[in-house]
Amino acid sequence: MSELKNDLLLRALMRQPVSRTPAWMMRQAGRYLPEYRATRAEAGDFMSLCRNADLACEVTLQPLRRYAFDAAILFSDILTVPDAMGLGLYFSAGEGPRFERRIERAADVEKLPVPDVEDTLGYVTNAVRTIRGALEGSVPLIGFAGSPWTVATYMVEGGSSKNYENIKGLLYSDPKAADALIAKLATVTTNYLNAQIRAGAQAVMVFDTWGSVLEPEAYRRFSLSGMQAIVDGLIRHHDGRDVPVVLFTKGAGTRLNIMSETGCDALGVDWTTDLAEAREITGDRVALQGNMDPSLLYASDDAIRAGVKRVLDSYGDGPGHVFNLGHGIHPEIDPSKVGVMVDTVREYSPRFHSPG
Ligand code: 1CP
Repeated sequence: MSELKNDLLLRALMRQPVSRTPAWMMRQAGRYLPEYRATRAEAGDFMSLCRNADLACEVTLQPLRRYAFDAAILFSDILTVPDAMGLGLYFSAGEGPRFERRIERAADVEKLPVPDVEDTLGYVTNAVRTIRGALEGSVPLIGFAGSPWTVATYMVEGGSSKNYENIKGLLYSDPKAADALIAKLATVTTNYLNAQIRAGAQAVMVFDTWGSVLEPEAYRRFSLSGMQAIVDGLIRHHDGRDVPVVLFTKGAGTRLNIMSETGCDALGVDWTTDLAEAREITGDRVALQGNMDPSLLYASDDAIRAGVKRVLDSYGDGPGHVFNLGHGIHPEIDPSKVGVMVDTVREYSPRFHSPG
């Protein structure tokens, strides 16, 4: 594999010195870009886009042609895992993800297979290899998966949810069945992320979008435990480099403390927690990634510049920060606003780092 020309992201995630703060953006490939919408239309539907390595590679690269991002993220989805476990994922127009079959009770969990990852998700590792080839070492490639808890919410609800009535019903009435589901998902997800790493993913991120809907005890048992099992089972060194692992529970707040004790390298932080406070809570054990409010991109260019500076100021001096939004970009954002954000990170961030 060709040498990595820009390793700022990997260095920052390992809390090593950098000359400026690296930046990338959650959902950087997506519907706010007209070229993404065109490629998705060419593919026909979302899953066909994910299954076609050349088209998945094309949409991964699209944001990098427009903006000076310091990383690419694999184009795929967290719900490919339950699809590989036989639930039948589909996307109906305007409705978000749906499953043909859902998990209702302990017997369904028992019947769920632990599939061979290369057999069922080989299209993802193919996409990883294709993207790595096309990047030619320009920036690192981030692989990802959903946390067992977040993926379980979709499997038990059958799609997106407002109140999580089915999954919460299951975990309060039959917690052992919920434990078994989380454990099975942790096994498959660990295998899946390790397959991405072997195929060429240079850092991995676990998205726990819905962890914060749980009360503290349940968060430890059903969300954190699954992420802990993944951290424990991941390949941490590959192809001569460390492979950093990032955990992201949206709305984690003070739970950043127990998350930082899992042995992960970095935590994603959303915009409801100040980075200075996050740094204090985590005792500088991990790098931090985030955390501009995505809605700031609706504002004027000057407001965006000020917002970027607030985020960089709040982290302050020293290595261990990766600039990002606090959650994914909204589909209606004007693409030029992203350029303002990224350029401001480039211009303003060197002052926080000592010259190499
Ligand atoms: O084209 C379309 O209409 C589909 C929209 C879309 C996109 C662009 C979906 C469906 N998934 C994706 C890609 C995607 N999903 C990426 C690509 C890489 C990138 O960031 O550029 C990633 C990392 C994800 C991860 C993902 N999918 C998460 C976790 C991160 C997060 O945003 O919280 C979740 C919860 C999903 C489920 C999902 N898939 C798609 C949608 C619309 C959703 C959310 C549904 C819901 O709100 O419940």
